Amino acid sequence: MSNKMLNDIVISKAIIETFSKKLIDYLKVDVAIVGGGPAGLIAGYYLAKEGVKVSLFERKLSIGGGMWGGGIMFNEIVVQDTGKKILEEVGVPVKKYKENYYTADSIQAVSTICSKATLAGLRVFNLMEVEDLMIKNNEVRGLVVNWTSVSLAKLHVDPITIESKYVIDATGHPSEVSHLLQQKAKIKLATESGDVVGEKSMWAEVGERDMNENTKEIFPNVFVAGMAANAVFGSPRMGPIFGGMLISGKRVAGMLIKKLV
Ligand code: 48F
Repeated sequence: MSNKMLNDIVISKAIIETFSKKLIDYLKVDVAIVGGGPAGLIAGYYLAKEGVKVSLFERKLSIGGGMWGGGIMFNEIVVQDTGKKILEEVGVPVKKYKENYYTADSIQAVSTICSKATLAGLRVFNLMEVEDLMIKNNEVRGLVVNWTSVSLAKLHVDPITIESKYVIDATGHPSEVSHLLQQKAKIKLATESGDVVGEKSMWAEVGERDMNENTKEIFPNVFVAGMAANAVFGSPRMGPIFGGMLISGKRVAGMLIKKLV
């Protein structure tokens, strides 16, 4: 038997040392994305591909957000022409259903996007949630993060800070970063009312159309993308069509690449 001896302490040290180095390396980034759904992951993919130093914080164990379950847990997603182009750019197999309607297996879609994004250089920190923002001189300068298990266990444990030139709120329907800005920092957002307007009932066509326009900066250095953008600006949700999320992720990446690269 050529099985070499394994030392349990070496295994533990390997994890602790490499993770600590990774976290220390990413205490300062160009872009910090909050939320690992399709919008956040696609933004991370295009930013990383251009050499931007970008990290993504995801509360849950797995990234992929609402994409895994397709519609009603039938694991297929639908995209239109523009969404199809992005899936193909990333390498996700797409099938034509009808003119302007394409389907993709949601497991292939999520796993391919995750793989391409992380290999391009997106650094993902899962099991970590954003509980606050670093706001100085009326602009956001980064995130305040903690382990998800701390809030789950209702523990009083202080968080750590991540410095970031730009923040993307890709937290989906709850638009948590935007709510933090509004409720905690009492900041007026770039919406008509100055508040998070809240998403409207499902209407695929209008939801998809509005998302492009809603993907923008809502406060100095904070951008909204994906369902968070529609929730902030009061546009409809769109159900299991995912093209808008992909387009929004690519759009916000393009805006930040112009500023950074
Ligand atoms: O919900 P989610 O997939 O957002 P998205 O990228 O895509 C929306 C679609 O999945 C679907 C839809 C399609 O038409 O409407 O819902 O806009 O992913 C958001 C991710 O953000 C995480 C959350 O766990 C989810 O995986 N998240 C939310 N708040 C926080 C967070 C937080 N404070 N810190 C860290 N992660």
